[in-house]
Amino acid sequence: MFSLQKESSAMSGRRAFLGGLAAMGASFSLPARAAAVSPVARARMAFDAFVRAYWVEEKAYFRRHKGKAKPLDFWFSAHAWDMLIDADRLFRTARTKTMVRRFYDAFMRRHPDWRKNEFNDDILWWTIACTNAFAHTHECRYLQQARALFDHLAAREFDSTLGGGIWWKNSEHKSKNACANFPAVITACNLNVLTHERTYLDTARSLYDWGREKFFDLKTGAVYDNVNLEGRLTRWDFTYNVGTFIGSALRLHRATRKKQYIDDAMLAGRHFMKSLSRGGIVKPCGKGDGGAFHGVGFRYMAELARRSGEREVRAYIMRNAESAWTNRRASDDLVGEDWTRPPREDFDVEGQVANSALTTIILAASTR
Ligand code: 7K2
Repeated sequence: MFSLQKESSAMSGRRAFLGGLAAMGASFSLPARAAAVSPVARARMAFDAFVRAYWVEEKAYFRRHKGKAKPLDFWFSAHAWDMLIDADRLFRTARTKTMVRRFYDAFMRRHPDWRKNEFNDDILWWTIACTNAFAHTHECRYLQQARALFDHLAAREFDSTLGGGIWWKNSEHKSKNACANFPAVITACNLNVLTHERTYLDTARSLYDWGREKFFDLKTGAVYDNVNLEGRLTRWDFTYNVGTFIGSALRLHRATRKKQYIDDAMLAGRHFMKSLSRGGIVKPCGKGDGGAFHGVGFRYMAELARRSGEREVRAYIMRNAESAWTNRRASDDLVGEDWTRPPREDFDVEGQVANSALTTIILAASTR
């Protein structure tokens, strides 16, 4: 599932060559496509390319595959909506504002009752996005939706089996996974800020303490994936879990001012920048589910850069956004799975994959 894309391309070779010359101080004129543009202009171009490739105007959704009708899957759509909210915050155009509203309306028509989704993580990606949408637009329906769904999960899916935490699926209780636990912490913290209700903060703290104990490697900063009914830990190590752990820690730090949370977030952030990266650029994580991981990871790395003031994290985000955009495909300006080389012309760049790079490019432009 997490296949690395190994194809090389003449284009990336040429860019690397030009970059090498530039580093040595050689003077030459760059081709127009490689000329320096501001991060915001770059984000605008990346956004336009994404819309050209995936947006279906009359249905108000993003496709999963360029040229095909199928919309992005449930949880990828939550991340695409988060990206739209970020795009609207950065560009402030009538078009992006309308897209934010229409995207949600269209998704609600296709999925009127999210409780029917068996994955608690999928529901939580949407509750996070709803709290972000409310903070951005002040439209109450988004906050109502986030609350109703979170309260529904809190009543059924959080329990003391294995000591605490939330079940991954609501259709069967067989494992508790980082990808549901930390998004639940993030949602609860956001709801606490938006409603001032204390119980959300209490819930967030107990989920965090449990998840930290189960998944967080205090030596390396890794955030492992899940624990099954027998208590056996699966040590997969993905950017999205490290990301939501960081987002959780930063929110609890804001609420409590306890230093431990910032230390946790930085340890996880360093792990992201070192072990999950190669040469300072995040390692590819394939298509399918893996294709959405980096968008989530970078969303919370961008928060870490803002909140901690660490130059190293900021530089890492800028470098990754730059590398992704430099390695876009010439024909359609899409970024693929590997941010160090352009995708081949015949390669199906899935919507959630392109969205991860786009999200990073937008957040890099918003992080200055
Ligand atoms: O095992 C879980 C998770 O812990 C793990 O990190 C990922 C790895 O796989 C699943 S979560 C993926 C599901 C999310 N909800 C929608 C489903 O279609 C998807 O399989 O990929």
